[in-house]
Amino acid sequence: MRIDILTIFPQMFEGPFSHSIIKRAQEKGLAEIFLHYIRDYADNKHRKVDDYAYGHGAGMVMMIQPIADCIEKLKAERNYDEVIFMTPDGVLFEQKIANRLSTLENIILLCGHYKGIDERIREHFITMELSIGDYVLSGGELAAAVITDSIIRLIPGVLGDETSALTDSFQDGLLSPPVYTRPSEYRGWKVPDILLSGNEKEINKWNVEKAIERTKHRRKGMLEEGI
Ligand code: 6GU
Repeated sequence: MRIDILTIFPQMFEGPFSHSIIKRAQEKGLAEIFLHYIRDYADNKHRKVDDYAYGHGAGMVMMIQPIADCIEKLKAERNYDEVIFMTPDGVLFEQKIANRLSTLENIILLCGHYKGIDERIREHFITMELSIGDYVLSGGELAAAVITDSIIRLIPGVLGDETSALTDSFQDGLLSPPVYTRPSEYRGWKVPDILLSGNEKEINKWNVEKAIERTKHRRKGMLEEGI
């Protein structure tokens, strides 16, 4: 899978993509991430990427030309399954969307800033708009990093143990049960006996029970309505 990210802050992605699972996925050739500095596409002398909003007093708006040129250059090189705009008024991102996006070949993630982007970009280039939650971030970069991480870890072969993405919280509509590791006792705090029993059937049963219990307590809506 290939992900092209359009941003005015490419440095913001250096950390998130150069460690752990996402780093390994790129090294294995299972995922490619390309960062495009929107300012490089500005055709004006000062490489300006934003301008005053028509009809409003305050706030700058990202200009259409640099973004349009960048998207068109990419689209001339390959087909894109989705051109996604990161925005707090987009569709709420969730596991089901991550699952679908992880099956695609090529996607573009456009990170917005300031008051927004010229509406014509949304009308003519964007196929999907995503938000990662009902709060406002300074820009779409952190949201794009979150979405990229959640998609890439789902690509077959990325996680060491092929089954572990399937047992994640949310994949089966349940939160994950509690987990423990050695020692079996610390300051008198014990790991539940059942987990030490070696009885696989009973352990599975316990895990399912705990997952349901945890989901009931923390996310009742997930059990009742699948959210
Ligand atoms: Cl995608 N962008 C911004 N700026 N804020 C957000 C967001 C996106 N998702 C939640 N808050």
